[in-house]
Amino acid sequence: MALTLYAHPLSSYCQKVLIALYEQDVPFEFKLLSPEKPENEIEFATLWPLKLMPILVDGKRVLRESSIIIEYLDLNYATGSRLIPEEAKSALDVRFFDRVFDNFVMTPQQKVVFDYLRPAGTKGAYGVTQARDRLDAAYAWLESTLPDGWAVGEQFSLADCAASPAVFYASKTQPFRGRFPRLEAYLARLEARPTIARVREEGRPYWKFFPFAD
Ligand SMILES: N[C@@H](CCC(=O)N[C@@H](CS)C(=O)NCC(=O)O)C(=O)O
Repeated sequence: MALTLYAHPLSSYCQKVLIALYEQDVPFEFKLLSPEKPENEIEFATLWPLKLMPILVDGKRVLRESSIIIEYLDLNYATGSRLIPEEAKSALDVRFFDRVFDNFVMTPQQKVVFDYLRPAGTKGAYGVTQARDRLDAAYAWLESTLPDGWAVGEQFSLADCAASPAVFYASKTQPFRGRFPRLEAYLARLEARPTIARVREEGRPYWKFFPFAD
C-alpha cells in the first residue's frame, strides 16, 4: 500500500483528511497515534518534529498540514470529482472557506477545549471569552453566507471536509442550536453524507475523551 496516514480518529484535522480519503476512495494504511502504539509515535515525531497530526506519507514524500494533504490527494489520487475545482476562481473560493473553517471555527473551538483541559490555576478566562466571541462572530457570518447546498457551489469540496469536524466540534463547545438555523441545516447535511458518517462512527469509541461530549 503506497499511502500511510498517521492520525487519531478523534482528532478534528485527522477527520478532515479521512473524509477526503474516503471521498476519493484512496486506499491507505492507518497508523494510530496513541500511547498504546509507541512505535507509531516515534516514527511520527521523526517525520514531523512539530508533532501536529495528521501527516501522510507517500513513498519518500511526507505531507504535513491537512489542507496540503488534501490538495496532494486531489492532484495525485482523485478518482471521482475533484475536492478543489480545476477552475481557478472557484478553487480560490474553496480555499478561502477552508481557511475560514480552520482559522475562525476550529482554532477558537480548540482554544476553549485546551483551556478546559489545563490544570487549575493556569486557565485563562479572558482568552476563552475571546474565543467564544470569535466563534459567535464566525457563526453569524456563516449564517449570512452559506448557500443551501455545500459551502461553495454545487460540488462537495475541501471546504466541506474542513467544515465537517470544525462545525461539529464547535456545536458542542459553543452550541448554536436555535440561534443559527442555516448553520444547523448545513451541519445536518454534512452529517448525512456517508463519508462523514463513517468518520464520525470511527471516532465514536474515543468520543468520551472530548470534554464537551454529550
Ligand atoms: N494546521 C494543522 C493543525 C493540526 C492540529 O492542530 N492537529 C492537532 C489534532 S486535531 C494536534 O496534533 N494537536 C497536538 C498538539 O497540539 O500538540 C493541520 O491543518 O493539519
